This record gives sequence, structure tokens and C-alpha cells, in this order.
Amino acid sequence: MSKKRWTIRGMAAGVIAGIGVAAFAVAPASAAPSNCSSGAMCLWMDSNYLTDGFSVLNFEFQYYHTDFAFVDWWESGTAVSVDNTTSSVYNNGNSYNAALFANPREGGYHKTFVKKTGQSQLTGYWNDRASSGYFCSYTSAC
Ligand SMILES: [Ca+2]
Repeated sequence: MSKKRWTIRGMAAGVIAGIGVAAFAVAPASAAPSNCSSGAMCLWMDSNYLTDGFSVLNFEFQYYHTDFAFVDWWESGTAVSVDNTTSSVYNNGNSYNAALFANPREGGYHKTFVKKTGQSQLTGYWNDRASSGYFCSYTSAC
């Protein structure tokens, strides 16, 4: 409560002092999470773009990946299949939206992620569901 009041007062003071509101708009609205390569679709086992507490322990692909059962995360030094274990996703692609599919080889339901956006916690049906992923230039589903 007190922090919010301070922020509002601080912004008002900034405008009055001529600092300008532009300073508040400098940060990008949706910067890519740490360790998500430009041009890649990035997946993590846990929420908030982390696997076992580390952003670098992600799984990322370009173009498409037909079956997540063939790749593993490292959680506390143990290999855990990427299949049906993804909980956060960021599409850091530069040109295309991308989709995750419930089954291998673009099978089953899909969920599309607009380029340069992500979801810090997949919910409902989609948490721990993805089994393959494609940029939309490689599938007709999205
Ligand atoms: Ca699945």
C-alpha cells in the first residue's frame, strides 16, 4: 500500500519536474527471458522460465521438433524427459508465431504463441502437455 502511494507520488513529481513520462516507457513490454536464444522457441520445466531454478536449463528449438520424448531436461543432475513436462514457454522467434502440440509430430490440440511473447505458467490442459513444437512456417495447424 505504502509502496504504491510512493510510486504514484514519484511519477507525479517526475512529470512536474520535467523528467517526462518517456523514462517509464523505455523498458520493453515483453523482453525475452534470460538464456532464450533469438530465433528460438524456448521451453522450461517449471514456471517463470526456469528449470530446477535455472533459466539456462531450457530446451529450445528452431524450425520444429517432432517429439519431445527424445530430449531431456536436467533437474538436480537427473535427466527428465521434456515430453509432457513443459510449464513455461517463450517464442523468441523473429518472424513467425509458433505452436506447441499435445502429441508428437504436430498431433492433437495445439496452442499458438505469438512471436516475442510467452507464458510464464501454462495452465489447465496445457500444463505438462506439450509433446512437439513447430514454428508456424512448418505446420499448417496455426
Ligand atoms: Ca503430450
